[in-house]
Amino acid sequence: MGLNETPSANRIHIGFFGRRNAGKSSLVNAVTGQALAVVSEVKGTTTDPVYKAMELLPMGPVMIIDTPGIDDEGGLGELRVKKAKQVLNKTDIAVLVIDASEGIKDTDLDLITTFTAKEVPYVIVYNKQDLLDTIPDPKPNEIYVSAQKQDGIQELKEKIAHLTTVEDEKLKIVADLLHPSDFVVLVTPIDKAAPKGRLILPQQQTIRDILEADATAIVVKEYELRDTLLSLGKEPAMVITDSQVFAKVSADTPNHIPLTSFSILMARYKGLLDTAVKGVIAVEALEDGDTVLISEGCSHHRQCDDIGTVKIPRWMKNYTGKNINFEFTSGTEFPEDLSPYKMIVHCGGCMLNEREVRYRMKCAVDQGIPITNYGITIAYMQGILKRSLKVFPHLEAILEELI
Ligand SMILES: Nc1nc2c(ncn2[C@@H]2O[C@H](COP(=O)(O)OP(=O)(O)OP(=O)(O)O)[C@@H](O)[C@H]2O)c(=O)[nH]1
Ligand SMILES: [Mg+2]
Repeated sequence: MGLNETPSANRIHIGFFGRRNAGKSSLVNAVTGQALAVVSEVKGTTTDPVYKAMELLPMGPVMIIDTPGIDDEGGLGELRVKKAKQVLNKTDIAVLVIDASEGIKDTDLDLITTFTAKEVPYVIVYNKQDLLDTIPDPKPNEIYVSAQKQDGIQELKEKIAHLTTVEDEKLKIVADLLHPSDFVVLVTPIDKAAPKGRLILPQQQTIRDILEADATAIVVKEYELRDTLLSLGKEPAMVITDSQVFAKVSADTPNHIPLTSFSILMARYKGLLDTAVKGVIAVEALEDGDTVLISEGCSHHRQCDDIGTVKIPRWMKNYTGKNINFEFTSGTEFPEDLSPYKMIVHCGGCMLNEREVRYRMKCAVDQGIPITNYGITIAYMQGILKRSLKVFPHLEAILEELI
């Protein structure tokens, strides 16, 4: 990833769905202004999702995703349909493309049902309007266009942009908890496991969010914290720490100063915090022979890997005193059937977009399996979760009630 690139997880993911030959690829090309996707009159031309990261005005950084036709048949066809549906799990905004000369079909209606169930905002695009004699009056979430003649493309972009502003408003990591000119002290250990020459993404994003609140970010290593607090000249509004040094930081931060962690803030940002706090309590009920699933969003973070495969299993065994089995998954794999597991511990999800994390959370909740995350598990087992939830009073209350 280049320095100036927006991380993939932060881009608004816009997925184009619909039947074969509806003109999804043609529309992706028209919207991006590039010949990215192969277009042909043969049904089933697009066989794999095509991703394009780009700046799309008036929205900013987005990820455009072209998908295979949702009505494909046969062995290979069904595989393609499955791939298209997987894209839906990381889609922030869906564009349903319909061939206007054929009209809306059952497969389209099924898609709309799925969008609604997954709470994905969508716009219905009737493409190939050039084939119609008269163009019907569109409903508010519909639009008639011609990808081929480049008609209505700007209007479509504006419609999509309108849906994204609704999505955007809730994206705060910490800014909503701060006032202008507040000081916030961030504690980031620089140890062997830290990446060379940079900070990890949740730390970068938190700093950015603090700056956007017109507050001041002061970044220290855990051994610098005590002296920094003494010499600041002003009480910080909050201390935010890496979970792994929670115990030390908690001891060094006076009790009346709010303390929380990057992973707790990120969990809230991803819409995972309430569920994760409720889920972590399942640790108390673990018995000998129970299986815990530890799931990582990406397959290339050495630091996360160490936490997930080594530290958490060790801490959990020590905390419970039970003989627990652990299973691990990483990257895009996540079991559909979660029934073998007593609980799931997921990573913070920095490289997955929030929708994917929320989707996994929803799968677990639907199946009645407690799900939590790395940072909350660590904080809980170290006895400092309650303190670090003080900034979110309703969660402190939930925790109180559950224990
Ligand atoms: N008349 C007309 N034809 C169009 C328009 N958009 C696309 N087409 C034609 O429709 C056919 C299918 O277009 P694609 O963009 O490949 O359709 P797709 O939905 O990506 O199809 P699959 O990848 O097979 O699922 C091609 O022959 C296009 O030239 C349009 O606005 N008007
Ligand atoms: Mg296509």
